[in-house]
Amino acid sequence: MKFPKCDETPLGIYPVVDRAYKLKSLYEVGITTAQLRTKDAFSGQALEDEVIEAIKISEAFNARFFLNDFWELGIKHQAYGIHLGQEDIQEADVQAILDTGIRLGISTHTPKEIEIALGFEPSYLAIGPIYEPISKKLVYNTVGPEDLKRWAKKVDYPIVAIGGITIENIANVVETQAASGIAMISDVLEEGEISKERTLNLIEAFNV
Ligand code: 3NM
Repeated sequence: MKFPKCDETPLGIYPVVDRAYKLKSLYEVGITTAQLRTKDAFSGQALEDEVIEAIKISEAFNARFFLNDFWELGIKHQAYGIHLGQEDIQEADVQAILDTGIRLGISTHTPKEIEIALGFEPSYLAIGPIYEPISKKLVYNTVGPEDLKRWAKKVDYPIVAIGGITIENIANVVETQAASGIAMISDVLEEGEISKERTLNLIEAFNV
């Protein structure tokens, strides 16, 4: 397998949002990569409508939009890419995603998981949790910037760092020069809604 690349521009600050409408504010301040991760909040037509809305707005801004989990819908509506976790990757029809010509990102948390993910020759590898995640409990130990750098050096793939990254600690991650993208759920938000100011500060911190 060999998934398409994501183009030469670094993925940059890569927000992961729970609703499609939140993408617009992000793109308006310059975000170029984002993910919709609705988990169990929607199903059936409501879920499909969220996906359609997300893809439409992402295309309008020429943004790289990844859909989490729902690979069939991503294929059907031609998302820029799909993002899958370690368990999902074993259950998904990865060949069908590849055949559609769209991208694939895979979550990894350990060197072993990186090895498994590399077997799929994905578009990028997400590595986390760099710090203690704010919005999700994970069974994995935190990776930290040192190991992020060490692990990333061994792989010739774009890396997305995720987990507990905020304006306070992002410089430590940027300094590693290991990450094409830095993903986060919490730090682009204020009371659950997108904060353009916070997002702009993160973009600025990424670009130093
Ligand atoms: N995946 P926050 S950490 C969705 O390590 C997710 O795979 C992780 O949220 C991983 O920015 C994480 O609020 C949560 O910490 C990221």
